[in-house]
Amino acid sequence: PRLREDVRTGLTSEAIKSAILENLYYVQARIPRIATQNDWYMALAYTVRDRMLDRWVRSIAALQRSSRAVCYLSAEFLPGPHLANAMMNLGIYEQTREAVKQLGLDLDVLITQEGEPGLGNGGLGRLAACFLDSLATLEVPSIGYGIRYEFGIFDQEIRDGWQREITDKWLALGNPWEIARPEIAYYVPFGGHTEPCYDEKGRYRVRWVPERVVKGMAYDTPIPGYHVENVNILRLWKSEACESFDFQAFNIGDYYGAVEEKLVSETISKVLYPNDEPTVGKQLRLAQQFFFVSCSLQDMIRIHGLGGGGLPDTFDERYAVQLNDTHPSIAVAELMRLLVDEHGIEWERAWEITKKTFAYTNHTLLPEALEKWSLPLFRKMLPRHLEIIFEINRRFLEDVRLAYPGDDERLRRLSLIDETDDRYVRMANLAAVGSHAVNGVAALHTELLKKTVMKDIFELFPEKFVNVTNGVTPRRWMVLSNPGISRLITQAVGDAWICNTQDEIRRLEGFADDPSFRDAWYRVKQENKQKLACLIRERTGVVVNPQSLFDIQVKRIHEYKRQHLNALHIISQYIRLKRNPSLNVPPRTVIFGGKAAPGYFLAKLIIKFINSIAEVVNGDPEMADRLKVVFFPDFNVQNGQWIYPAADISEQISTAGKEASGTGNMKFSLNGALTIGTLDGANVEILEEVGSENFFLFGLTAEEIANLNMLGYNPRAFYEKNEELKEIIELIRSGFFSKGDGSLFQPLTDALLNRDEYFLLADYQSYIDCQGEAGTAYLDRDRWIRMSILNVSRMGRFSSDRSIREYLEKIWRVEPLMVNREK
Ligand code: 26R
Repeated sequence: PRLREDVRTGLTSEAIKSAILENLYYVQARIPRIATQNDWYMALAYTVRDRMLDRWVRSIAALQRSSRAVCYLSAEFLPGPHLANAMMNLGIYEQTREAVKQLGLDLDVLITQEGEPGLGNGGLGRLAACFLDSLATLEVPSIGYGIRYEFGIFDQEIRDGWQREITDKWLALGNPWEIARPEIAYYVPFGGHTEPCYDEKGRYRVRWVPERVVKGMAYDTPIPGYHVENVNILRLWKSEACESFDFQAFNIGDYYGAVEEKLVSETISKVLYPNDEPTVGKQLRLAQQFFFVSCSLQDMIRIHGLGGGGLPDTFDERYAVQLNDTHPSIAVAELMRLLVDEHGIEWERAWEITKKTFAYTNHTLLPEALEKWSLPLFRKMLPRHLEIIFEINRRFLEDVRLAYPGDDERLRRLSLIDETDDRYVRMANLAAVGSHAVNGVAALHTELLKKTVMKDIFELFPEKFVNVTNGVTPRRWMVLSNPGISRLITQAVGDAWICNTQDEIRRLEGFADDPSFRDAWYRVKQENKQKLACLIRERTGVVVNPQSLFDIQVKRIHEYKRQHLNALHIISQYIRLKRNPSLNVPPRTVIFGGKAAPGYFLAKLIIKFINSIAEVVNGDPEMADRLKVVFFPDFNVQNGQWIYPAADISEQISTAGKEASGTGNMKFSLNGALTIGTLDGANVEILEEVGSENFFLFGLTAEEIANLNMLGYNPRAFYEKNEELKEIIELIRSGFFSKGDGSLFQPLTDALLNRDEYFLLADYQSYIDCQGEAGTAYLDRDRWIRMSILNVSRMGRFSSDRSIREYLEKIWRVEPLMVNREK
């Protein structure tokens, strides 16, 4: 028994080594001589997983004993590769490296075997993953609930400068990080109709007679905290056909019919929608949302009732449920349905429970991204929920009428039903009305929410509105991805900064003036750039100079994020260097990465535009070692871990008022890059922390943009009076970057000259000038390194641990629970 325990739990390199061999044999059925890299990866992954399980089992027990747990409901999670993160959090990285080495293998190669779970689009999904990391590390009993998409976000390939989407088959080689729980499964009804009935006490009730029932099955992934015993759960639902319902009762003998039913049911969790804009009328998306929300709420009720303890009418005392954007906001109606229809609780009481349970986070101000569902579609799929929403709305509008007698316009704007032309359910209104708290994700964003898209709701419920500025986990985004800089920081201030980032990392400030520390800092950055240069060569064939300034913009491609403004700057640099080869500017490598939504034509054209500029610039011998342009394909969590640590300049150049927060801005700055950016999202707070002398600020403010918009913005006026800008646009229109084809980029130049919805031309000169200042600053290496150190030392506020503490205090009112002290 002693030996067995060792093989499952032992933390020495010897124990880990035997465990890998044992798992290779007993899990993969392989001997070393014929094992593939993937066999070894699997054996290693199971070895690491084994070491989490004992902690996990104890953490689940602690969760069941806890007084209140956090449930984070999110349609997206982007956790990134698990293996290295788990080794780090368990504190077994070095022993494992040694064990693997003794087996004649390279740990870094095995780590790269893992494909990442791309179960999200970008910011929102990655934020959810950072929050799970912080919740686990802060030992908060919590569960992340979402969808186990069979196909995550597509892989991106670049062919002839254009994006191509490849299906993400992340489960093809098996997933050692999940545990299937076929016994944790729920039925989720869809469609059909409702009818009146009476319960056993003779009270009037509504019965929903669905047309179809789908089964949701739980798959659990352990989320280990950093250097603590606590391991939380990410519980993702997979949809399946529900045999009892169709196979037997309805389709006996109808084999093909039953198989078809199975196919339809399995479709629900088949694929992640790769859009960050609403896909109007996609009923499968509404089905996905309801599916995972219903499974999750049923699961919470089951856990609450375990051992006969919790009654459903104490649900809110047991759970704080966070709605990550409106995607899970159908939860408001579903909890009402479960409490009223299924558990016989009175409406008024159920409504109190519901409001106390939920809180809603908004992640976007773009009006076109606010979710709404047409009434016919909604009624067809969720007839009972529509009735419930009507009833919530009836009572709500009654209160509104009392608060604002005679103000019909306001009533119309506040209604959960949009009746402007067609009729829609407004999911943001539903989420806000059914929650006790509504939060934005950066100070500016929360203020703008109150003033614009949620103005009426704010005026009605000012007490609900709070800000919680986003953060990122320093474990994955510093310790794991940038061991060089992390080692330096630890040598300087000790390792407490990893968990107590805000208080501890400040102490680095004193080292900004220490020449030998600066020197070491510079060398680490150079090593990181060298590594990225190798990867760029491998993935794109482009050779870049690690001595050059690495100017990087990585994020989803979107007009409001203005990758094309960055592209205009490249063209300006190109023209200036052609004209004046002795221009005193540092050599620069401009690197882009990011996926475009498959149906977003202009975003895809921006990718082609960047690649076309790259072809001209990189192919011009006069530019060798002065200017390079790279589009790094398939930007994802893994690639981000290589890219952020290698940046000198971080591009955060969205139109002010459009980027809710941004989190890439934090990852860059925490890794020693300096930001060039607008006063948008969390940039505002980053600037405040690092100081304006350590931040390259440009562009109009959100207020100035709003004013310009009101007065009537004319982009052509900016074009006409700026000779260089004119020259650039004309060069593009001449076909200079498109092998003489003057029409290729016309949709782009037309958009700029005629509408310029995102104010590129208005911000152009300010951006170019600011880039000039950044370049000049970079020429003074000592000054630059100092600024870089100061950036890192002042960025502690942007740890997601701080965000989570704020959620705990302001919204969830949950106490952390120390698993290791409960042994
Ligand atoms: C309606 C639906 C299709 C949809 C709309 C918008 C799906 C996804 C989105 C993307 C949004 C919600 C998103 O990812 N927002 C980002 O959230 C980050 C985390 O808060 C912010 O940092 C970032 O600024 C914001 O764009």
